[in-house]
Amino acid sequence: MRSILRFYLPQTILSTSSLTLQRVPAVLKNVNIGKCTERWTAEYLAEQVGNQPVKIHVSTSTKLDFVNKNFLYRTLPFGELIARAAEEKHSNYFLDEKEFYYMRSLGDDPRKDVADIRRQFPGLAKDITYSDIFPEKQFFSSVFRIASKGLCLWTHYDVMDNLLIQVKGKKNAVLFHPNDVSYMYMNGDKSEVLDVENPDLEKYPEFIKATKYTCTLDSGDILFIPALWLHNMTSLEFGVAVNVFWRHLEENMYDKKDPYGNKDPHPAATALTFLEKALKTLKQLPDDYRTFYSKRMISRIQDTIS
Ligand code: AKG
Repeated sequence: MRSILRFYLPQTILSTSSLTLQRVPAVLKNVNIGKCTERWTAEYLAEQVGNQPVKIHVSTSTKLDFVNKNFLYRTLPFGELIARAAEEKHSNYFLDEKEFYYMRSLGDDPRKDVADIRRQFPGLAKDITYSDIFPEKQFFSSVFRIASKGLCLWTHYDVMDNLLIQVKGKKNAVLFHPNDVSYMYMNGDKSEVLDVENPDLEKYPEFIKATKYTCTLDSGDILFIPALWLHNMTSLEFGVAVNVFWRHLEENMYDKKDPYGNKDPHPAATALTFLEKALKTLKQLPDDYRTFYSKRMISRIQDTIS
């Protein structure tokens, strides 16, 4: 287990390019992110946004599992979501009086548009500023997130660079280097290992080889999460966060129909499709031949990894 580097700004001068060039996560402290740190109490948020309907995840489990879907999608007026996410026992609920809530804001048309806090929550966007860590033309999305205390979001990677601005509430972050992806039991962009602190090592024996990078974010901290770093977040308190994604690669590398910023860059997606085709083709052979040629393919791939 390793701790993530902390940079105390503005005391430490950290240039934008050094942060993004190093491709390692970092916690930025003492950054001026605007009035949100003082203003964004549950009452203020509810008052500013009112009863605008929002799509949420609801679960009786603290560990949201995207692969086995242990949650429901529901819609609530924003004010009601805030009230419920800020309390631990509910008088109004969908599944159980102790259920957990998670909101990840969506674009105007969630199938086509990216989330942008300035569009969906203009009354709140004025309270938050993020440093000019990336050129505005590389901006992709800004996602507003609300979480109940205890809630843990599945481990996944994103294909864009990302600043997670933890406006309110402590949060534990566990990250994994992209080079450890083969120990992560991936299902698309998500890991099947739900409990990264107490993993089921009978089911996921290789996971033990993955190095965990951990940190606790306090209100006002920013975590830089470079593209492809896997991350797992647990809210230790009622949490309010905004994360900002931007393109690290040339624009034409990214899938244009990707409102969530989690579709693999074109060359990677094409290569993965070829791989699936190659594996299907090998199925025509008897087992011993298939194994032989699979191993030849693995050696060939290993030769190309620096
Ligand atoms: C991200 O920044 O990509 C996250 O997954 C953050 C999730 C969260 O903090 O709730």
